[in-house]
Amino acid sequence: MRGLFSFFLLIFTTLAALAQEVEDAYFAQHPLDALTAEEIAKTVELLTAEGRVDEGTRYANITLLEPPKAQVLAWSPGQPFQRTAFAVVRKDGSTFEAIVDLTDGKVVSVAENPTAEPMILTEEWEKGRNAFMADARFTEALKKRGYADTKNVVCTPNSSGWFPTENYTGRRVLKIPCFQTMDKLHPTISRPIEGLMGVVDAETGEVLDVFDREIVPLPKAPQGYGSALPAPDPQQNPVTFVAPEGPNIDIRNNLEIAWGRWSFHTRADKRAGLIVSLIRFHDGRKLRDITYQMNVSEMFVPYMDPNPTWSYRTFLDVGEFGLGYLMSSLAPDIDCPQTALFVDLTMPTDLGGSYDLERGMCVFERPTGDPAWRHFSNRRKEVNGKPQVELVVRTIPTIGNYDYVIDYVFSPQGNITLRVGATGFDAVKSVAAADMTSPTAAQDTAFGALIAPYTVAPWHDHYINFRLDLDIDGQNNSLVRDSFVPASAPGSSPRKSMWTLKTEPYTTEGPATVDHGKAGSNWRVTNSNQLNRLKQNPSYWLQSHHQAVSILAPDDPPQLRAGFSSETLWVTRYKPEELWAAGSYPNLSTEDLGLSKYVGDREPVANLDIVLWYTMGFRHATRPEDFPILPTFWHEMTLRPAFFFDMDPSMTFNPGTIADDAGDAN
Ligand SMILES: [Cu+2]
Repeated sequence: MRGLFSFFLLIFTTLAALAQEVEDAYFAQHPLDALTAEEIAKTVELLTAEGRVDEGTRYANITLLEPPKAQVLAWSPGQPFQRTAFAVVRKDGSTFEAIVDLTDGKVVSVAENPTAEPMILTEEWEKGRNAFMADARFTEALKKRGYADTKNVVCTPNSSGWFPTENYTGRRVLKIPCFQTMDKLHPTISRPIEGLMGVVDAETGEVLDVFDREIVPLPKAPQGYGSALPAPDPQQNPVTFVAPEGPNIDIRNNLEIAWGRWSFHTRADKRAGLIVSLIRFHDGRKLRDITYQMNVSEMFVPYMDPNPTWSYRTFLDVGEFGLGYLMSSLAPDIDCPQTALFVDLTMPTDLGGSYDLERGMCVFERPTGDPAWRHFSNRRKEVNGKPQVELVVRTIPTIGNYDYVIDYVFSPQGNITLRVGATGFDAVKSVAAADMTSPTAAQDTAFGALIAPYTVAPWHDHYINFRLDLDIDGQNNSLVRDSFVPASAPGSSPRKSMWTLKTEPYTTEGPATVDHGKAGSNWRVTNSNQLNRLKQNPSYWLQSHHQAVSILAPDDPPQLRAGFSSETLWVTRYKPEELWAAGSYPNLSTEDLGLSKYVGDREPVANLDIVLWYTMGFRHATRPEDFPILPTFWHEMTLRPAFFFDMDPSMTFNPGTIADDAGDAN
């Protein structure tokens, strides 16, 4: 009977898990909570009441202006806290930054920023596209390519990049490629109409240029992930996660999360996507600070194709569109396991309102199928060990053709792993070559690989910069590098050689340049004011696995704007206004307004509150296996404790197993 009861309980809890959504918060409960829908509305009300905005005003962002770090750290639940909104406002062709005190209900300041081009607005995207599609030159170009009308044509504006040789400076430029639409099994992106591009001022709706160049017949082969594929294999037995007694995750409706010994706060931001703050670990005696805040600060994706309808594709997606704006609803069983907790996220609109992105984030525990640790005792003939379980916090922005699975993973061993999985579609161009024996093949594949007949995916890079405000046991930290150095063995030794570890500090702001070389090295953030029980300084290593850096020429215009990508790691002194690796306004920027400016005064960084800027970088050499869809391509970096704990903190970790339940039932 008991076994049967357990079985029904399992069914019941599995069904219940399907509907596990975290309720919305109606008011802020923590100084770092995202603005609620009511607070966004109040921001616009207060600006309207003072005559600073009107119906024609558009809002590139309305977001939380964080209280000073000292106030946040001094705050404890139950105490009052300040709420302030920061809005980037576009009015009559000018950009204003507004600060609104929501606690006292007053506008603090509205200041024009004459050089700022804010993020691309939804309305601009639509206006730009419509203007281009209504242009006679567009209709003419389509006709030349065999389209009588636009019924089966869709155009999707891109950010423009900036090039001094163009005459578009000062315009809200978008560049627009077009595609032949297909049925739902054949995604739009797979049928590009080559040689055609619109250039528009999306604010005024003016078509600045129409590029009508080469005519490439559309690929003849079927494309996409549907009918052209072989029949699926026989269905396999399900393999899935279960949490028969419910999750071990404590998540409050303002998105404070606790799991095992970990606790942290999350919020969604239109620009950064998810921001994870106040990451702490309870070591059995006290709650230890590890990170004040971490989030993606910029993403740089330059393509390598020199054709003018491609060469501008040098995207800075975070500053141009916003990762939060592009976050997609997560699908149970595909994006996150059924056992996940799903959270709706509130986002501001261009019009000064807000909307709820349903299931924008998921939080789940994952048995990795690996031992957390194990040892086989030959004497006892048994394995001693534990299964590994970790916590995953996930969002998935979809940026045009790409979907980026962005995970923050927390382990009982005290590790935090940042993971980015790129999936979706390679951006492709239509070419004449059916295969590599075609006469045009060599030319068609000079800057990309043929990934399907008549289809080239141009090569490109992905540089994802994380702003990491680590605070290891407090704010005053230092960055050092631990290098493995070959050493001679002492004369008395039968050995000739050894290796030793050499530690060197970084003393001023700048790129944390290091040649990891053959021997290798690791960066370490350390607190020289604290000691573990062995009297060592508590630290975290940055163990980076994907650290390609840009090899574009330093004077290439896109590289000038995305200077952060030339180094894997930068260190700056903490400043609350320094938040974005390519600067506050990278859309249409004409120079690097981010890290190279932030480090310009070379302030000291030893034993001070410092911020690390880590770029996860990978070059994407494309291949047929990226087609018809790119299988999730994972990249990661792990923050791993060193001298932080007195011993492995997962010794106390005590995961339940289904076998425990089965034991009960018998
Ligand atoms: Cu790629």
